Amino acid sequence: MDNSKTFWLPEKASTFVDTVDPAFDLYLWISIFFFGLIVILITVFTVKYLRRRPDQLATAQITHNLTLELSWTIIPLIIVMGLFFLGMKGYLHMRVAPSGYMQVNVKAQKWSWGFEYPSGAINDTLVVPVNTPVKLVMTSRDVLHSFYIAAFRTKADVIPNRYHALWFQATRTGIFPVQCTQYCGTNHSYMLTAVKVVEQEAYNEWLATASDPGKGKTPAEFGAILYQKRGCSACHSVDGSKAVGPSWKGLFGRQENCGAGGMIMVDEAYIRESMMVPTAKVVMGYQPVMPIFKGVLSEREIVALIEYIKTLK
Ligand code: HEC
Ligand SMILES: [Cu+2]
Repeated sequence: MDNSKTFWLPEKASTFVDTVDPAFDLYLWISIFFFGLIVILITVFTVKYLRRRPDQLATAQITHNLTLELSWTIIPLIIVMGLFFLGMKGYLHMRVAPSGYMQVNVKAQKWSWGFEYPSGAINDTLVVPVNTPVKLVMTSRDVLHSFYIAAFRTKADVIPNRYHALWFQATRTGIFPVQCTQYCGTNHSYMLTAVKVVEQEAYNEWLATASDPGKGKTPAEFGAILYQKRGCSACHSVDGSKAVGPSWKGLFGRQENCGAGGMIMVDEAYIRESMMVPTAKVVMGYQPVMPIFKGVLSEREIVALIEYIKTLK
């Protein structure tokens, strides 16, 4: 099978492609056909029935044409019923995960995605084995988001105070983009991540290390891992460059101008507060867009992140 993207659709990487793509192509060609037909008829009729002389009769005496009316009712009805059954078949297949699936919990928040595995592993990208049904149980910590994997032809809304499920089975290995497709605020367009599809053995290996990332590491080393895994890297650099948030380089011990909050010396307590209640003191020149990590980061993780920040001189 040719898995590359076409002019209309992105690359193909899940079992849903077999139902979604033919339906898409059919809808597309039906639309093109009728568009063409209508444009041609409008042109022909405009020329043919143009009123050329003042005594030319109008057509008010024509009341109706039964054959024409029946055909423009029955033919479209047959077409849309056919499309309905085609769509229904694909939709039902997408709604119910087959038995033996693997579950991953998904948490959305402004503006990042978090993935939690039954083993306790957490990550900011979704890593899954190839040819295995995966069920995502998704919820949001703030507003409505939408989880979309174009290469898998699947998407579902992610709603606060509710769990919404989605499943898929990837058919080949690779890295496929994930987007949020529900406008969720200022940085909505940066709410990106990826699905990484790997072979089963590679997945097992990854899961073993991801389940206990702090094992045998110093707090600062663990903090460096969390900086990636907890998605801090999306907004904070460690090399001094300005991003959505201030760089962590030289942060510890720095004098920070927090506008109405006054000048602040960055110490452990301030860093901790920045994670738990980010809006308590907002650094001058930045938007208050930092996600709340209260209840997300464990005590061990908070300490590790602080120790890591201290090493960034
Ligand atoms: C969506 C973007 C975003 C993400 C993700 C994010 N932050 Fe922030 N962070 C900000 C912004 C913007 C500020 C500055 C405004 C403020 O003080 O709230 C900030 C400020 C901070 C500060 C204070 C910095 C200073 O210069 O005083 C710390 C510490 C911090 N973040 C830690 C973290 C940690 C730890 C994580 C990951 C667990 C994280 N942030 C994830 C956007 C983000
Ligand atoms: Cu979103």
